[in-house]
Amino acid sequence: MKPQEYNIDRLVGPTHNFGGLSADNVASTDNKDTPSNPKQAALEGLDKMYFLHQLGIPQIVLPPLVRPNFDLIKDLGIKGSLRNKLKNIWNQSPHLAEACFSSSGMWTANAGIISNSKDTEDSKIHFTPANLTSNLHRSIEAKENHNIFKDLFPNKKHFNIHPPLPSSLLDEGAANHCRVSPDTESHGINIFVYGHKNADSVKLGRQSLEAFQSIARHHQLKPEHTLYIRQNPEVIQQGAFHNDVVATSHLNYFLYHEHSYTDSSIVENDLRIKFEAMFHSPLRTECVSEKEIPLALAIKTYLFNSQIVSSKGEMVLIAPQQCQQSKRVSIYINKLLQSKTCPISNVHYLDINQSMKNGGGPACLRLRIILTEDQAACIPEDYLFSEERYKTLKSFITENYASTIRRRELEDPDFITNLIDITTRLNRI
Ligand code: SUG
Repeated sequence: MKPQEYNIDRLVGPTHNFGGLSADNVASTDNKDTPSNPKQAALEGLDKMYFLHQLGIPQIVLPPLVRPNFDLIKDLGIKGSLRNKLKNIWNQSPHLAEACFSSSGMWTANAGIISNSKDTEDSKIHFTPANLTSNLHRSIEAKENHNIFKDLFPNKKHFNIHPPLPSSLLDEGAANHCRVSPDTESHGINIFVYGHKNADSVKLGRQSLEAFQSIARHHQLKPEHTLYIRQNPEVIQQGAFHNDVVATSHLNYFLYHEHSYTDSSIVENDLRIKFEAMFHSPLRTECVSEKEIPLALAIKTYLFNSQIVSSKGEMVLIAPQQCQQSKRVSIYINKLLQSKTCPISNVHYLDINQSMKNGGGPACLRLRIILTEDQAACIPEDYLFSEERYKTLKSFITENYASTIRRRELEDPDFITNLIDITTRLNRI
């Protein structure tokens, strides 16, 4: 069997809320302190997994991270019984309390960078968890992801799991990484999009060049298989806090906004030349102009955060409902699908509104990995998604998750103790 692309998604945790924690993320700041619906959020995420499963895309499902994060509470010097810790963190440092409670681990595109075994010198799959040090609430995921991925890929013959990078080398994982290749069997070209260099006096964006260069060394990526591209600072300032807000790719297709990069010709020149010289086959690209889709609309609808997947021999676009609701974007998508140069033949619009309200589209909710049959056989059964697991998880979430969370629920020790219990039970399903 040919190697297959798997999606790794994580269940949304029962503390899902709108903390307004990411200053550079328009949706997160706009929805700060509005009531959230964790049940709806978890079901939307689960239904997306099921939808992709039905399209024939194998899914790996990670349990939610336990929140509040007691390691962080301890690191902040908050002591005492569980009830006292919960009371004291809100009394003494409400903003930091928000960070301890965030369910941001749901966006697995930020969990780390995976290198394909065809691109590495030792023919192993390599993984480095992102340190996510731009934001406190996200940085606490790094240690947890490191442990989970060691458990998910225990076989050292096929997998090499590295620790996160030092905290001052800002790294946000696969949200700033694309890979193009002619098919799932071949090696590929890894495109690393960074916002700043470590020596820059103003460090724009959440990703440094040096973080990617270190990962490329750790992962033994062949230099001819890598390309580093600088994200356009203006695009970052307008709210494209990750590259996957303004570009996406799948196999030999690369879709991006005209303003995504400082050097706008880099895709059409450097990437195309590299690809076509390496594979003797065409790279299909689509540059979406500002005239066609203004950047602000792309950021609002998350057009570029759609997933592109291969299903039953066809490329399919999985777009957020917001793209359908925008006349301009939906007309553009229809036009794209009809164009002779676009390999995508169909579009499906999904409702993932709870994630969108925190700035996370379909592509943020998944981490991609291409696995051979031998590599896939190493994954513990517990992590694999199936129709049966879908039904079990759906009824558990429906029965146990709350439909509304506001600040007062997060401050209530009884309510939170119950949510911790729910997460612990979910981890056993
Ligand atoms: O890091 N939002 C996430 C969204 C991550 C989107 N991921 C990708 N683009 N791949 C972030 O900004 C908001 C949490 C809050 O405000 O409660 C948040 O963390």
